[in-house]
Amino acid sequence: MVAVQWYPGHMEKARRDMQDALKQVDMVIEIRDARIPNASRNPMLDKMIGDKPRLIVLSKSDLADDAASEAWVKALSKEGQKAVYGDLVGQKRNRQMIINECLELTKKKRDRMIARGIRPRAMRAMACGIPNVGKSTLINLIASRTRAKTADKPGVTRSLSWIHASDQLDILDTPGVLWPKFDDERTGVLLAALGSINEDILNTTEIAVYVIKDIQELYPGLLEAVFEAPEGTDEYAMLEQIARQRHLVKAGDEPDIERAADVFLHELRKAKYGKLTLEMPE
Ligand SMILES: Nc1nc2c(ncn2[C@@H]2O[C@H](COP(=O)(O)OP(=O)(O)OP(=O)(O)O)[C@@H](O)[C@H]2O)c(=O)[nH]1
Ligand SMILES: [Mg+2]
Repeated sequence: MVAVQWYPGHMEKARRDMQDALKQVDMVIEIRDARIPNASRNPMLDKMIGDKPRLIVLSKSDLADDAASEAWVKALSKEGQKAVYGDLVGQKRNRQMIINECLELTKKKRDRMIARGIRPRAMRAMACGIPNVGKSTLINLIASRTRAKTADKPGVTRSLSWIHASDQLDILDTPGVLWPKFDDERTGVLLAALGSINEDILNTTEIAVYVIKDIQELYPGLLEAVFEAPEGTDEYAMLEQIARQRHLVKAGDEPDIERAADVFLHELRKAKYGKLTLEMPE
């Protein structure tokens, strides 16, 4: 059993602040990770957002399986949920695509304003999602410059802040929030594996072993080929093999399992083994 939980006080405060701010927003942009669209769905946000217009953006699609991202967008739209996927860093053309989706989702609101003789203002969107998913990056993409601080670790944005991102769109940057109790072990492990949980509280060896097993099931033969391991290597032996193949050894020629786990997770996050999606739609 791999127990992962991270719900510090600053997330609870952010949740309350977001709840308050929702009254002033016209729509929500919820960002989920294209590699784990299920684990990165925060059920607490679902409840909070209610029936406000919502655009789901599956971020980091440059690191995910393209066919899987397509399948996820289809599955979400079947549920009546508007969703798109995209690379928020390397694909500038996603800027206009996201703006257009936001304007489409808030069109009724603007039409109502016009009908009442009010000059339409910029629409207000709240960007929200789990830590490290790319909320601030999305805002910088829309603004076409660095307005919000970003970094490759969870917990960078600490408070809510409005950013005038384009003439038509003001976006509220919010801190990444998780929820008090994950439904199952896998959710916590996947969030940890892809960098949405504070590293300081993680047993990375446990996380690596769990994810290796998942990848062996989802992409048979992939890790065996990358790390020159014989077919049928189990997840524990695979981690040892990663240590040996990468020359990570301790005194006495013992494989350095902890370092192997860190290297594996680091490379997995960077898609060094290919564009992988770790959860498929049902
Ligand atoms: N490859 C890739 N990296 C991305 C993408 N979107 C964001 N990132 C990277 O993911 C990391 C986290 O991005 P942030 O924008 O800081 O994430 P955040 O959701 O604001 O995180 P918190 O404020 O900590 O909750 C940064 O290193 C970004 O460069 C993407 O579409 N593709
Ligand atoms: Mg941020």
